[in-house]
Amino acid sequence: RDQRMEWWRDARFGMFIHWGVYAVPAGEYNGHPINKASEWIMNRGKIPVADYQQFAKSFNPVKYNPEAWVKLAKEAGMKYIVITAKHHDGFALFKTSASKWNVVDATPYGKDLLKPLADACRKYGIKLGFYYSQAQDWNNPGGAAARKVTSEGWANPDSAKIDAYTQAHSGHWDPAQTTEPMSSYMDKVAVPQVKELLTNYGNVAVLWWDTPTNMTDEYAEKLNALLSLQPAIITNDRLKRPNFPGDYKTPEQKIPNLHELDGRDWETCMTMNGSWGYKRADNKWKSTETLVRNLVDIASKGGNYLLNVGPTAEGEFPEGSINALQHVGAWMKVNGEA
Ligand code: FUL
Repeated sequence: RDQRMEWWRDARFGMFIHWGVYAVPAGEYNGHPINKASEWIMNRGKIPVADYQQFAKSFNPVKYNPEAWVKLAKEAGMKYIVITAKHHDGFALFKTSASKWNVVDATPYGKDLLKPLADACRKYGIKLGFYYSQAQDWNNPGGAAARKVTSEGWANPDSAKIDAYTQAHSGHWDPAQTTEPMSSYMDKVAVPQVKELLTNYGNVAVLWWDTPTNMTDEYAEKLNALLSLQPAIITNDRLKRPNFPGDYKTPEQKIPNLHELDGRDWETCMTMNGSWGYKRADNKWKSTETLVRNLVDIASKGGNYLLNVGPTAEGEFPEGSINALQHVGAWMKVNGEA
């Protein structure tokens, strides 16, 4: 265990990438701005499954240049990358035979996005990890949906009706989401996809689970067992609480105070603006000074900083993120140990 954690403990700094179909609406639905993080737009906007799937037709990242991404990460002093192989919208950035809802089958782009990233990471000596939303999946039937009331998203005139429906259907808002039980989503989608991710991309350094909505110990056990496909892999604490603590804790958008540290390894994940996924209207970027202060604060307390980028549907990092990473890189050159 300790040996597996060694590279990660030395790493200090990594890049989180939230990328998916939500980069198409980019925070707006039918002319309405949707509150908060853009990757939640389908849930907060209560977008029907069939409508949301239309966005995939405009997901065409022809400008995707994974080598440029990896080089930028490396120049900023980052040692690893964790990318959303599948977020809560269920859309897979990879070739999968477990669901048609993936980049190869559902978009004009038609190619696996993870393979060239894995190649670029290997080429430049950056570790690659996969984020996988194991419980929430709003497109593949049977996936869980954390309940958000519509008033948190936008002023939908049908709010009261929709909220009553989600309450009666454990967070779901479209009957298409509940045509299967969660157990068959686990067996038909989550388990086979995690198997694919841990088999088809060479070494995988991290499995980053998220939001254990409605997870059972039985589901968690099935997924956890797959990690043996990658003997050196490490994993976080979000598979299922409390019986699957993983290798490290994941404070989100905050840096723990000294008195909160309990000796367990930890990684603070954080956005550079206010959204994980690309959000066109959000240009409130943290200053380079803030980013460097955060990194120094985290490193001095023994943690890691997983700093997020939300690429566009065309496959580019937003200008604000590129600038920030270049400035951090310049600081690193003078002050970093890399
Ligand atoms: C959260 C998710 O719900 C967000 O969308 C994001 O992925 C963040 C890192 O974890 O809990």
